[in-house]
Amino acid sequence: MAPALPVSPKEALPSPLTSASEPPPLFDGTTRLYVAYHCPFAQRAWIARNYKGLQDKIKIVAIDLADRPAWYKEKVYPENKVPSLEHNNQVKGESLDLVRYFDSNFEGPSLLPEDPAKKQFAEELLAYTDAFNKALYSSLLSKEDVSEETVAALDKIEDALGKFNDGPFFLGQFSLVDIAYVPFIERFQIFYSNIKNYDITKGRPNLQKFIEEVNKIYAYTQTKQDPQFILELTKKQLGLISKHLTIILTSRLLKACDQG
Ligand SMILES: N[C@@H](CCC(=O)N[C@@H](CS)C(=O)NCC(=O)O)C(=O)O
Repeated sequence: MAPALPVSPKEALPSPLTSASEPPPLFDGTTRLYVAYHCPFAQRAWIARNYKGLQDKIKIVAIDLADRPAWYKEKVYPENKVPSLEHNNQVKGESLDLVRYFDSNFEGPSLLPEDPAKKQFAEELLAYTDAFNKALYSSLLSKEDVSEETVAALDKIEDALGKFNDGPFFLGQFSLVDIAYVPFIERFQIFYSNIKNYDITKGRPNLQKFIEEVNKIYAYTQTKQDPQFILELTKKQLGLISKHLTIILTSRLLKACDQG
């Protein structure tokens, strides 16, 4: 029988702050990571914080994005997005920058291997994350079958996962590249199976193994949200985007008809 995995209790997390909430005592020397629990970008920073064992050093502050407190934009982060980090009297944002910032400025296991070939591959994969997400969201927004562009993006990830064979992760061992991708892979698996009836792992054994293994990493599993909630929220958002696109396209068409 396989040995039981070590189980740690789930961290008690604070309720999200709303427009009715007072701000925390800002710039009092506490390091705060502002997140929304369902946000995949915030999830990246949250996983990195957990993986490095910084639970006692970096306090999670959750924001209700649908009912955002005005002070968040005014006093904390003018971009008004999550994640952001309050540290040493400064506030920084951008999820991938924060993951790197944690790695360079805090103790805990390193998120990047020393091997230069792995470091170089990490940069290539980090530069590709936005394009990957775009390729995957595009089929979800369309009524057509899963596009060639989407399949190619998934195949690219499958190949990338096979590059180093000293572990199931992008650089072999768990790293910041896995942190960059996993919140999105988690969501795409849910969305594609429910909305497109498409199993993203079918014929992709490396991706299948990656998902299996990453689900043994406690720093990540702590951050997972109810799949049904994520699905419903995203369906609503996709509906709004496609409604918006339809309005733009219709008004362009009408203008073209007018001119013609
Ligand atoms: N590029 C940013 C994206 C962050 C982002 O878009 N977060 C969303 C939530 S998932 C947000 O705060 N949206 C609020 C808004 O745009 O008003 C990052 O990587 O941190």
